[in-house]
Amino acid sequence: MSAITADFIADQNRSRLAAHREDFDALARQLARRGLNPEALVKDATAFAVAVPSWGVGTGGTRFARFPGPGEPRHVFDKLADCGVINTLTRLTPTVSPHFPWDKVKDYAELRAAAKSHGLTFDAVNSNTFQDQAGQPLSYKFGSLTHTDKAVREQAIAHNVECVEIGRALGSKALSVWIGDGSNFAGQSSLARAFDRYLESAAAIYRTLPDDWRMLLEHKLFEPAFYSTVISDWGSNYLAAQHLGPKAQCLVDLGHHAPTVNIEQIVARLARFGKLGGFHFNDSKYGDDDLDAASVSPFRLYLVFHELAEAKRAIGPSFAPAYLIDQSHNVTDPIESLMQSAIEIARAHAQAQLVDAAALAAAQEANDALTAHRLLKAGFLTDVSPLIAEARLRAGGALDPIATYRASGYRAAVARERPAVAAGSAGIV
Ligand code: LRH
Ligand code: MN
Repeated sequence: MSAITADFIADQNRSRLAAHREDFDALARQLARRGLNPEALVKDATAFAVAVPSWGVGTGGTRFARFPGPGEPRHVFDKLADCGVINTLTRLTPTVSPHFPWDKVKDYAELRAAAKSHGLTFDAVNSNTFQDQAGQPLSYKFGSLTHTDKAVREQAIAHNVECVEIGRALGSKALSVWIGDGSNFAGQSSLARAFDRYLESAAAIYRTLPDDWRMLLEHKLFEPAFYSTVISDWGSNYLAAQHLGPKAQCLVDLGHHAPTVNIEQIVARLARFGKLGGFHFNDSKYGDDDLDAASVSPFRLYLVFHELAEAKRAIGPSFAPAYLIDQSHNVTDPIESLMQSAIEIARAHAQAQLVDAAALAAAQEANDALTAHRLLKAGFLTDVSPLIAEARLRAGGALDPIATYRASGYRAAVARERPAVAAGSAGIV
């Protein structure tokens, strides 16, 4: 394996430099002609970052099956090595979002040091009360933070409090809470009391948060519950975040809405009321498909980033939602999918910076619908590939991360080191 060093990347970039330079110069001329500042846009693209999920570097599955690939990560240290490769080549993903207990270790100082050795730090920590762990005293079959049995709720609260403690040891600043609590039959649970139990349990977790932490609440329309989900939509989520206090904000997983929902409007609403805590980026066509970001609806992702750009203009630098990827890679090399997804998310962000906001606002006020639509779409119709590539290049990354990754032989090398995992049991990870 050719270690993915700066020299190796420079070698791989060499044959692509002339074409890149030509494309970037042409784009820079076009952007300048449109009254934009290419250097400022490259600087902004260089500062853009999105976190990768530790659980995303292993092959994902569905409820039917999982087909592991070569070199599956055996533990969180392998996962960090793979996350390090993604950032080394894209320069877009300097933080990792861990999930507990999947990433549990004995020594978190050692884990933090391991991340550092790959140029990584830790982002939001994720709790897990949607599965029963071996030896767990009480089951989450009928819920966790909203279970009718106080002892089960306390077990779930204790797990979240432990995640905060682990997060503090790792240098994280946010707890991300998604629960699958809900029901499969009308009448099975009290919709009102279940929500009240959620508020009570979440408040107990909230009280343990350090002052500079956030609690990111994630809503989801359905699955694993198929009649009602306690935190099913942005409305329930907003009410909970409002009820808990200023450190509680809503996390928008793009796959957690019905296919026809206008997610960019939810983004605008939550941002307006200071409750947009962050995102789980992915894409979907039907349900919570957890497909690669922008692989189904790149225009939808662009519209989300347009609302983020509008919110940033309205609120200012304090507006800093957490950007995380949350995907399941069932048929691709997870490292390649995460690199491609980080690039597509950086693309949507860069395109959204191209909109002439003043002209758009004027057309909107004048009810000139088509001009407004065209002004908004102009960003999406601009191929910013050379601009985000230039940002990668200046940050020491690869002009073509996937080609460079394949040329490195990294996957084959880790496949030799890591025992093959048999295909088999269902489950997303
Ligand atoms: C639930 C979810 C949540 C994670 C899990 C891996 O669907 O989006 O964010 O904890 O996926
Ligand atoms: Mn998610």
